[in-house]
Amino acid sequence: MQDHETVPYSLESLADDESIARARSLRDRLKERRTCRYFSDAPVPREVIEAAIEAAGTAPNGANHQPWHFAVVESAEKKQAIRQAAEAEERRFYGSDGADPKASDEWLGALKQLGTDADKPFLETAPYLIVVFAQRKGGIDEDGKTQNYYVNESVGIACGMLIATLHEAGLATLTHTPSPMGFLREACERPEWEKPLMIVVVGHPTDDATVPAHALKKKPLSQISSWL
Ligand code: IYR
Repeated sequence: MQDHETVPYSLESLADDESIARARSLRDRLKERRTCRYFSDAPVPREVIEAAIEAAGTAPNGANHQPWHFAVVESAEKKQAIRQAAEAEERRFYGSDGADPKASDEWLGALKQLGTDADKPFLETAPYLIVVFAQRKGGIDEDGKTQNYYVNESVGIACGMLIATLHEAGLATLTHTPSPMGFLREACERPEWEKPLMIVVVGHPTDDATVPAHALKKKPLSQISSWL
């Protein structure tokens, strides 16, 4: 191994029973998470968003370049501008602009189970939109030049940790991916080497929020795992 500086690493050692109990307990909490499309305008403390972003920022990533940026949109004007641009893309996607839909029939068929359409009022109602950017370049110093590695993998893991932390804080989230998303770079004043990956909509669900029954169908362990 190359000569490099190290620091000690240790973890609290748990008895097997405790380890199993903790894993199951977090599993059960995460099982309650749902992707929510009905947000109230009830406020959320900024501190929760900050802590969740700090949690996301601990994600494993390529060469520790931490190739992510989280643009937190809270101003009503900015949210309105993002909603308008996102809905314009979605109308083209669903074909509700009168032209042929950009989405294939198969894709639109898969979405029938979710009941989604081009209307995205939650982009204005929810207190926060976290626009997640993947830094294709920049390194740890964000110089815009240094090569980054495993960017999509790194930012994807960070998003999972962000969403898990927000769920633990009692908040609802929606991962929203208008396509194409280029307009978000300009809206959030980010540099050209950053690629918008998704919007994580954050807030409280409305009192009458629902989720599609389809979302409750989870593949069992026997299907999603194999043991070799
Ligand atoms: N971006 C669109 C379409 C959409 C696509 C998938 I795959 C989803 O799981 C949900 C929606 C929209 O937000 O409506």
